[in-house]
Amino acid sequence: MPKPQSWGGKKKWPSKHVYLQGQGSSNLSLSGDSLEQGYKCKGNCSLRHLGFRLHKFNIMQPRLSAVFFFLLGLSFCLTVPIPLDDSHEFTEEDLRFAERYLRTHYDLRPNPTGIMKKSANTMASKLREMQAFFGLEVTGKLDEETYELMQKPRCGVPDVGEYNFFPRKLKWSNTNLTYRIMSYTSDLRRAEVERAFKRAFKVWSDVTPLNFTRIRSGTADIMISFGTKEHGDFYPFDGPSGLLAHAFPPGPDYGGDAHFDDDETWSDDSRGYNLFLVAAHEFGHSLGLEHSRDPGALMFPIYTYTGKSGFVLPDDDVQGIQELYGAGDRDPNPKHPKTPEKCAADLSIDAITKLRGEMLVFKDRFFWRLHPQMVEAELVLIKSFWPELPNKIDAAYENPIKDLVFMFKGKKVWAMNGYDIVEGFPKKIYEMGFPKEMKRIDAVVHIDDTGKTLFFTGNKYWSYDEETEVMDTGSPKFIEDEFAGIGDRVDAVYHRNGYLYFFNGPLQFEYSIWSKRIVRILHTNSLFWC
Ligand SMILES: [Ca+2]
Ligand SMILES: [Ca+2]
Ligand SMILES: [Ca+2]
Ligand SMILES: [Zn+2]
Ligand SMILES: [Zn+2]
Repeated sequence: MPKPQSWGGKKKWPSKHVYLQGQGSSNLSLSGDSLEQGYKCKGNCSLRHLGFRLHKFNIMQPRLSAVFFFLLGLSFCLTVPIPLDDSHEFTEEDLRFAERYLRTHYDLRPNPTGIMKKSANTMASKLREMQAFFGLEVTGKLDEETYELMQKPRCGVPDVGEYNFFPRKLKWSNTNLTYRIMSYTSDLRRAEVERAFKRAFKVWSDVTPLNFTRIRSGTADIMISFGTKEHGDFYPFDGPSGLLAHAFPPGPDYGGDAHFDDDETWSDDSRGYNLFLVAAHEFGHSLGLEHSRDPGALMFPIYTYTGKSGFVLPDDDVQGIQELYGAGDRDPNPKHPKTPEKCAADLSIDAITKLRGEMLVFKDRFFWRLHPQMVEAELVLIKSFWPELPNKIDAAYENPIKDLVFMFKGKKVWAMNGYDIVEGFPKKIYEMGFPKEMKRIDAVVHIDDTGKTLFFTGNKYWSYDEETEVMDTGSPKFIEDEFAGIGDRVDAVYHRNGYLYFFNGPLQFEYSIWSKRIVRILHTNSLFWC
């Protein structure tokens, strides 16, 4: 199956996301060796390490379960290389990095019996597991998209659940829990650190019967600390970026404790990593939650800055925590955002645009990336690509000549070149020639053949000439006069092969530009082959 086009030519993810590439320090200091060893030694080389490792085995203590096993398997050798997608070249360092990632987060364990065939299967099956977790195309091979995802900054807790001798649902039996801040980061003032943790606990106490009390001495249920590299629990951090923090599931001793990597820059805004957001995620683990596959969930393993104020716990996390503890008495903000379902019968969309060969379909805080050769659409948060863009945009279009995508919300327009906002934006839409009192644009489409861009607002539309950058004379016109039958409002619109597709609630109208009429009426969700 052809590989989806990369978004920005050479540029992959926004710089914020590129973290681990080429990083010498690893989550496991020995893993580099083990891989090299793996290529050399075949057969029983792993067995000699077995005795060494068994004495560390202590099932009584709560662990970052999979990481624990990964430590167990630390010096086992990798006998079979990672299955690769042929169309991409990876350096040995990339492969080591990918292997480490699968060990840390997917419980990849080199096979102690040294049976080569099995390890190959394991590597492929772990890649499949990861691809399925993140909604990527499941190939069992390391491809560029999978590798890019591995490079995003994330939580150190594995994505796979624990093993049979760990109880499946770990939770606290008591609803009054204590926490203690054992150490601070120098990135923030102490009061800011305390405020971030307090707010992060409130995220969970608002939706459950749990209460959190801070103590300043003695042993708390949840002991919080900042540390770097090896910091006393055999799950070392990795220097700047990569792993940000981890926390242990409920239990005695280490149970519930949360550790933050102080090689990160912690902030109370968008710089570095936002301590409140990471803490709220980690405390989810402290309370017994595992990672969620829902890209909108707080418990999604990858970090995305979601804005300075007004954090509301997404519905997926509320469901998860209430399954463990039930609901509380009063939820001060009962509107918990749900992640849209692409196949919902009543699916409506906010905006749609092409971007370098892909189709982006916007809905609430998200967009789906649809590649022509891929059936599965990938759902991502708008802010994970463009942290500065607002959520829930009104309209978007691509100008392929300028290689720019324009996004609209209210009276503002942003021009994006791949991941970057073009200098001078956002601008006001009246600078494009719209009347000052115009409040918003409902939908917009660019027609390559004519070089015109059509803006829809209310029951009118405007025609804009991209070459001269002026509105065509005669604008605006009534939608009904030119596009009869599509209704008097447009949610979103795109152009393909001489047809315009107008979205209105759960319906889309396929309109032939040539014959000037509607030729088909489809469901909005047919975009996703539902
Ligand atoms: Ca504890
Ligand atoms: Ca780190
Ligand atoms: Ca719209
Ligand atoms: Zn996590
Ligand atoms: Zn730790």
